[in-house]
Amino acid sequence: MLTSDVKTLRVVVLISGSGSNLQALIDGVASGELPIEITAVISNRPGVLGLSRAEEAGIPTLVLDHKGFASRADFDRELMRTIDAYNPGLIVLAGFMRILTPEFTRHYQGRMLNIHPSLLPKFQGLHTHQRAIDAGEITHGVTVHFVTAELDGGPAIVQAVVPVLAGDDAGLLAKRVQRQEHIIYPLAVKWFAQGKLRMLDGRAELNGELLPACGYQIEANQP
Ligand code: NHR
Ligand code: GAR
Repeated sequence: MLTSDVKTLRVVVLISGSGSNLQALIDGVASGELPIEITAVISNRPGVLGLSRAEEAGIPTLVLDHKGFASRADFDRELMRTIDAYNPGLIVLAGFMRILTPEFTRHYQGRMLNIHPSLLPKFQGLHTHQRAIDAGEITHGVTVHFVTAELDGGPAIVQAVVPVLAGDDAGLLAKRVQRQEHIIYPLAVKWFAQGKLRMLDGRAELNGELLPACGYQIEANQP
């Protein structure tokens, strides 16, 4: 069979910023590790580095600036229309910074992933690294989860744990966490592409087994 006949998962990636997680996915495709095709990268912010990364990789890019819309609902409807034109099997939020309406999350239920920089259910929302330091946590980390209407509340798929070290500030801790992000996000996307991962009754299931509430926890590697 020709490689062009092999069915690869069509993925649309949503970004708002630097796109280092997008880059990890692009690199995974280039190395042959990830059986997906990134069919489009969409940013709600113009001029961000993630758009240049996509262009460099020959991936079509689009900017849909939320500031041009009267309401969240209007923005989300246009975003849905734009995404669906690419007929994706998976939507990946990679540093996407707009809260999505229940209408949007329902439409992509079970086929939309997010990476959140904390050990969910701890520290939902923003400024997670500073909040982990302020709370005196000795460990911190990152979670990939299915996106539901509940902000950062969908079922967890995989988590990586890192230590909080003496002398850490939010920037140092974020860097340590991000090295793990670039490992676990391609891993979760690969599982989904291989058909090993699905959302069932509000839970994440891997290889036919329901995952615990924190997802599949892996030790940080290549720190
Ligand atoms: N939408 C839903 N419905 N559910 C989730 O789980 C979502 C989501 C949208 C984004 C990513 C999330 C994160 O990983 C995400 C998960 C943005 C905010 C936020 O407060 C919060 C969480 C996340 C992303 N955004 C502000 C807003 O008013 C804008 C902040 C800004 O532009 O800098 O949308 O942390
Ligand atoms: C990542 O650390 C991601 O976990 C976080 O933003 C960064 C995006 O980096 N996501 C959120 O905070 C979502 N609210 P990237 O653009 O370089 O992938």
